[in-house]
Amino acid sequence: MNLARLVGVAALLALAGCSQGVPAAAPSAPPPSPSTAAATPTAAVPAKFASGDVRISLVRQLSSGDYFEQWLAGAQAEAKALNVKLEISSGDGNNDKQALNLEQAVTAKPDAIIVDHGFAQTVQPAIKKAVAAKIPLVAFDVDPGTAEAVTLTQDDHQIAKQVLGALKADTGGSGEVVYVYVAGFAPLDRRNETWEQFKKDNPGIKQVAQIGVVNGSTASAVADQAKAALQAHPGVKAILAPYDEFAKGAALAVKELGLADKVKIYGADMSTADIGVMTEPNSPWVATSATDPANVGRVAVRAAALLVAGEQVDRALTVPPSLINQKGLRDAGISSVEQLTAAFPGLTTPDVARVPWAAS
Ligand code: SR1
Repeated sequence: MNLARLVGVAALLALAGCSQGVPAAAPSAPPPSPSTAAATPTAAVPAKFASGDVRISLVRQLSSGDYFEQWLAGAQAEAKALNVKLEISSGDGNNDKQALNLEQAVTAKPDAIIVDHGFAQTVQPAIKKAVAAKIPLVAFDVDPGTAEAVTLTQDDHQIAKQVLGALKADTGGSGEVVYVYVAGFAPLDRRNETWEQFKKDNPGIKQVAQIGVVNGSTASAVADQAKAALQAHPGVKAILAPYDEFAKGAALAVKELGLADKVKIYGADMSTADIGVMTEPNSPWVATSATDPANVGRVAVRAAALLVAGEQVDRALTVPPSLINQKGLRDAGISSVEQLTAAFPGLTTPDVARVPWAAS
């Protein structure tokens, strides 16, 4: 890394807790963890993994969009590293299709199942059958309805808390806000709990409109809704859009209406495309709280592999997010997720569901 880049990375880390250069209430990026050092295996590879006979079924609710594509790439990379066959299905946003895929996965008797998102009422009946069939199960961002499953989340309360800290610092704790939310998605519901509490604690912040849609073209649908909301409420200072497809749609609306100097966006998640949107000239998207989705996908597969091997796994796994702001990204010259994870070692979590027979 050259000197200019090193200085840039230092600037990013220094500004990680700020938005627009103003100290935010949210904590800065987690300090580099000693656990990020590469670890050597401490156990022999279990025979079933060595022979390539392990099958893990990944049953997804959604698969389009940056977040879900990166997550899958991480899951596939970890499966390859562990010599696991990953059998992937997606409901493509259709909950009945996901439920059917899950029923079929249970019938196919894989060594473990990962359920990635989903609505509790549509996936829990088949999860019950998986538990009855003694198929180990990891539930990411969905309530499995059973203590038998391992749950994996990204600390969604912290995600909301971090960006709301930035929003509060930038607005001085008062002003009109448009909120983007769709109920029923567990991570969005948890972020919403934090927003509801935040509004009670900060009466100067007024939610003037709630918009939101999750479908195959979330960003453009949210852009249309955000435009209408901004035109109906010309006093709006901020949009809280805690999912990157929401934030991209909100950014499009603000730019098209020529309001980038007036309306700022507080998002969640991070991808190379998101970094491009956040750092482009006059971008209204000033802060996001994110994990590395590829790392989360890796953790899900590691947790499932540990269950297959009969290893101990915490019942509730959490991957912590980091607050990332526009100024920090620009100052550090960060233009990709690879550069971001190099600057924020805390975005990689090898100790969460560490596999003792694998190098990390
Ligand atoms: C529709 S739910 C979208 C969220 O799921 C993951 O938790 C991502 O963080 C994304 O924001």
